[in-house]
Amino acid sequence: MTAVCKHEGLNQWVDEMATLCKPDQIRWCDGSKEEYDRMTALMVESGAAIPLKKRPESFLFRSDPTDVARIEGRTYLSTLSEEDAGPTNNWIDPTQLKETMKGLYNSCMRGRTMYVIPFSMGPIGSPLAKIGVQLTESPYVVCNMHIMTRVGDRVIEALGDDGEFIPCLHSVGAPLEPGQKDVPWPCAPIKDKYISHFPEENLIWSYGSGYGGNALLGKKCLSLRIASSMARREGWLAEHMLILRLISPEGRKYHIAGAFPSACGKTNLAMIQPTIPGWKAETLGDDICWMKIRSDGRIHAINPETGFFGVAPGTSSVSNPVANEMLKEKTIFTNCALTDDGDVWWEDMDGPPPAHAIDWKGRDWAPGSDEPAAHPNARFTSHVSQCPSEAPDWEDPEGIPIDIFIFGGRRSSVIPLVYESFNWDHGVFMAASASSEATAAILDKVSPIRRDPFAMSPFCGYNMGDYFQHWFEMGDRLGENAPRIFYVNWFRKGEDGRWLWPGFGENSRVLKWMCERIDGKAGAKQTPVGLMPGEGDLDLEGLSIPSEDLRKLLEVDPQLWQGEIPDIEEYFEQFGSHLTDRMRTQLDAFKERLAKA
Ligand code: OXD
Ligand code: MN
Repeated sequence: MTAVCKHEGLNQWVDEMATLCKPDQIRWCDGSKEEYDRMTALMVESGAAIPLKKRPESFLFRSDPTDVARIEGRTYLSTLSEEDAGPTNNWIDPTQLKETMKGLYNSCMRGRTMYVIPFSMGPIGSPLAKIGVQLTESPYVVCNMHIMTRVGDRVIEALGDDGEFIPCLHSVGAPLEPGQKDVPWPCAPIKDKYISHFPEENLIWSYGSGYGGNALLGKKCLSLRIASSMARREGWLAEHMLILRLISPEGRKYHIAGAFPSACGKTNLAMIQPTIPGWKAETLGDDICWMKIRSDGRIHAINPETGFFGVAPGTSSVSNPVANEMLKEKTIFTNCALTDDGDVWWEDMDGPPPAHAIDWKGRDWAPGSDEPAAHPNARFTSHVSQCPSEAPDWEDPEGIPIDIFIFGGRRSSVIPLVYESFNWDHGVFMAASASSEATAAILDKVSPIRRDPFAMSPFCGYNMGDYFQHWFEMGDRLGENAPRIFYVNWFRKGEDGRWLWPGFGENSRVLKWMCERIDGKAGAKQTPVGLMPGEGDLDLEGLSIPSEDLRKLLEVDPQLWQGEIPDIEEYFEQFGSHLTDRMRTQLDAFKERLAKA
């Protein structure tokens, strides 16, 4: 039963947007299981969803081939002054952008139903939570929002008659003429796609795409771009981070928040199964972390989401046994391959490939085919409650106090396996100069290595130079209570192209070192880049890793690092007067340490 909304501001906005988009009808989502089932049944009937015989209550969707990932080139941060968006964001003047988009939105939902999705990012009532309302004509988006956020009547109730909400207008941009047959994945051509943010008004307008971060507006748009901008104004942090709890054999709990660019194994790390006897891990989140300094002086984190929208290819019982289990039922799959016996398949899944499958474009596929069967950015959407390693208190409205921040990226050379910052400011510098190799999660970025500070480059809702300053200031406020900062690179390769580190569950050895550093139990040696495990500091018991590989993994080659400096300098220079002197001091100190090494 849909609650009657008594919020005049919300009702008025819905009316105005409906007048613009002209849907045939409007439905308010109540968030119930019946609603979810009704929507999936509707999509099965229309041919948009394929029920999977092998996985109960699971469905496969195939997107339009042009709508497969986030499109950074069509993502905008529209502030009154271009300078406030900064050089890492695409900018269009808000009046001009709204004019263009209103033209596109005009009648864009003809022939379709507009769904009103009230949703909460974070436990309803938590001091860290925020409410959004998404309008969309995509039933696929409704179902994904059900999994990824808290949807429905309870949100309307929490809003009352004047609560604050973030309006999120979304359309796939494909109206239906009377009698026109629908396609399985309606969307607009790339040139008409706009994923727009107006942080000064806390407003999101997305047009033309039905895929992931472009369309599930609670995720990257609200929880990162808009929230990071709110967080700066209000003195908190909205970050592209997983949240993980490690538990030592003695039962001591350590809370880790880790920022990695897309496709660097963030979901795998969030669901890690430690290989060190006695150590356990619990998952709190795999993508987004909101943090506030609470009355105990520590920074507390919540995962604003309720689900995982993870990359399917590469997920196996080796890379992520927890996800493997989680995906056995009640999951939405997008752009995976379909096997003849009614299951999904993707590259690097367990076991041999099927002899025949239907690929993500709906064509016959067989091993040896030129193209992969699943799109490299094929996804699964599963609810947290299905995750075997889910932390029992994942919905704690107070959040959990963070002990450790980890930053990282995917680099086959130069960057060692792990190092710790000398202090907060140095840690901010490490995170700000982070870099990674290209990924399939983004449609239009092809440069082999990109600077991705804090893994926030595509998600920072204001000038990134000011963002660095915000982090420095958070450190000042946290003082002694500041989490320790580490940098990791699981992806270093030998000259023969082999991965030097086994990764996955074995990453727990690196995490254990971090935990022991906090407790003053593990040693470290000083290097120009930071503090690194010395001989015997990493627990490698039971792991057979050639000592030469280990030496390379922990090698700091000052000359190779010198090669990074011009790129870091050039990157920082683009922020001009928005780059704080504190960052310049860190860069100079780093150069000096390298010169002396
Ligand atoms: C994601 C991304 O989908 O970062 O999480 O691209
Ligand atoms: Mn992400």
